Amino acid sequence: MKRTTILILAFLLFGTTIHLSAQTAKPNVIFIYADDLGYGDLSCYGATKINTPNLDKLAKNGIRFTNGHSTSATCTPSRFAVMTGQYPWRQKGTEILPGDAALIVPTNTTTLPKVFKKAGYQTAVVGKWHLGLGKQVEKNWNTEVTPGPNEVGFDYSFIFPATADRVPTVFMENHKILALDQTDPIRVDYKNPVGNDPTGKEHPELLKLKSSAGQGHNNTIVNSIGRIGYMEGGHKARWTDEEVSTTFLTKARDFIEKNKNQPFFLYFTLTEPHVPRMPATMFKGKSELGLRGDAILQLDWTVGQIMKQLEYLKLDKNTLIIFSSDNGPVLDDGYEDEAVKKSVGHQPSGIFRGGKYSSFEAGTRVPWIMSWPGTILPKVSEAMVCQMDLLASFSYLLNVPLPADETTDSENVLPALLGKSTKGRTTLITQGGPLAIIKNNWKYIEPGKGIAYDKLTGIEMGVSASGQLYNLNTDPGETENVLYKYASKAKELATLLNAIKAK
Ligand code: NG6
Ligand code: CA
Repeated sequence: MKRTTILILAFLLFGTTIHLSAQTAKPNVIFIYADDLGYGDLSCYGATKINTPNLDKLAKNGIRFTNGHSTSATCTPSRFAVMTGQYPWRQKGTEILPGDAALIVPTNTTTLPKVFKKAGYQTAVVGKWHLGLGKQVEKNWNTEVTPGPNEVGFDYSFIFPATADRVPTVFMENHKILALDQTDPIRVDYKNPVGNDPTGKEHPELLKLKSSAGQGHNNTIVNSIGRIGYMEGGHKARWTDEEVSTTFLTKARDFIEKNKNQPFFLYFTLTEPHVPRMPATMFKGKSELGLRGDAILQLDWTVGQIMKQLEYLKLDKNTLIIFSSDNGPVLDDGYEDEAVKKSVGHQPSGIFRGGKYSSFEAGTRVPWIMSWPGTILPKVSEAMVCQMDLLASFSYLLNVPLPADETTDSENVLPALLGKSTKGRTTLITQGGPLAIIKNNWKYIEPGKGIAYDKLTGIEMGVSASGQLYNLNTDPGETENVLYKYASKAKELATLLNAIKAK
């Protein structure tokens, strides 16, 4: 039977508190998570050198957030926070993971997909995982690899294990590597070379994308691209980079089609525009910005394909789409793909300073669009929201209380997410290298060790030995460190940061 698409929102407590009433249809939720997409990379966020019509349409008909954040300026910690609702730096080992890492999400705590499951949803992750697999580093990739996404709340998973530039360069459907030939077993090693496949280091003449000097990416060659890590066997299972995105799209669409008559949660984690940028042939050369821009066009097209499918299935009005990115942008992240040269006139970080890896704003301030036609009214919102808050917000919307004995950093910002309030969080800790705390548009970055500018990636890291204070109201570009001018404000924020850390 076709399920009802009529949604009644119960407004309790002066209209600011929103629950779904028990009898109403639950919206499908699709969280589309880009990889390394910057605040300034979309035309709806001010980009002029690239045109992203599908995401612009989503933003025009929904809420475009100008103060939306990942918790961290790299992938693994940001994704850990999305899953667990916890600041990643509370748990050891949540930094960028190698491709053979063990699962870092505990299997016995509440996660975002588990909240949906408890509310009766079918749940799936399709795309990049990068939260580890199995119980330990040493594992047999040729049998079922577990625990993984299915053990932390996803009924269905179709993933690649880590990043597009790390081995194993294979897809995994639920617990198994796709298209694996048992007579050509896979072995993965991040310390020592395994197998007889050429490496980028020894055979640069075999590469279609050369690795950038000093940035590695020169171990096992797959699809004429050098990777991080060594891999042996599994030749039939190895992906072709040009097909990765359309493969994910196909699996996402299959999941939507299959679940069109019941509520579903799809965590659709795209790989664009992370390196290696090697989009499908139909996108190559289509942007003015080289392969990185072409990858962004592919990302935008992919989102458009999902929007079209929802309309076709008449699910568009009953589907909430969240679009965001796991961290800020980087141009040279390991391959000579001309991103730097071809990005003249394009500002991937928008008006913000820094980028991926950085404690400055562009590390975590990312595009964030919410769309739920008919329920969410179009607007631009300045509310400060963090991806870690999806857990508490959806647990509230779906009336699935979080266990009282579990501590959480996730805050219910649902009224802001649905455009019913202009207030999001009051305080947020972001993680580049050093942690930073933002409150009332004051931002304090704790003192840190390390380089202020990374020559390899061309990114200002936001690191200073003495700590920094910025007034984001008057100086969103973090140009003037006012630590000494407003010493008591800096002290107040440093104390608060320490108190939250100690919680
Ligand atoms: C870095 C890689 C970079 C990228 C990143 C992970 C080097 C020199 N750089 O260590 O290419 O893979 O890790 O990106 O190895 S993330 O978006 O998954 O966090
Ligand atoms: Ca990333």
